[in-house]
Amino acid sequence: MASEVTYAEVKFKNAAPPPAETKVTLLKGTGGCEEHKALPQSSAEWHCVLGRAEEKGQVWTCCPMGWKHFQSSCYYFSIDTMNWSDSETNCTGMSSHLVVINTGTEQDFILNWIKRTVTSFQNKNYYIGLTDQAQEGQWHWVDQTPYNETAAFWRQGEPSNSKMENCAVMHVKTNANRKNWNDIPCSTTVNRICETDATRF
Ligand code: 2F8
Repeated sequence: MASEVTYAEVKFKNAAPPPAETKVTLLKGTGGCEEHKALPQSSAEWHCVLGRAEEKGQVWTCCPMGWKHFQSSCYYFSIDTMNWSDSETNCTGMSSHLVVINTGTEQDFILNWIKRTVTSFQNKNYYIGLTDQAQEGQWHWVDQTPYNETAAFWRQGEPSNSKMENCAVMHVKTNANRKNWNDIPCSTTVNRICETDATRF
């Protein structure tokens, strides 16, 4: 099991985002070390955590700066709003996809993060990567993960499965409980959550 001990900011020496496989420098690491490693995604800056994996020894786990790291993924919580299709396009443009929620712990991490940003009497909708646009009532995750009804977190009475409501959101209020998914019209403009694999090296 990995224990996380050190944080580092990784900055590319050129201002422009680098192409794939560009070498980066860890500016802060244990003992002030400098390491040069290749990262597979384009980002001007990275935030890395140094952990220990039994099979590999020291492992850096990195997310693009501004993304939140949880387990093996990085998450982007948007400030702006878009419809569902533009939201997914925006995520894929950042080498990610609308979030796919696989477990209760992932659901809780996301919910608790958003709750911190929501003030009393406010509520926010965030698109997730789940839609039944292709066939009414047949829910599909954007990354083709099989949809499992027993590992879904729909609000009571949802999905209402109206033909008008084919895209799923996480609906967050300060007192929201774990079961907070709702289906809304895909043309509605709301916030979004993108997810990508954390980069380990
Ligand atoms: O909870 C019932 C109903 O509430 C709203 O409609 C009034 C939701 N619509 C949006 O959030 C856009 C419905 O999706 C929901 O079923």
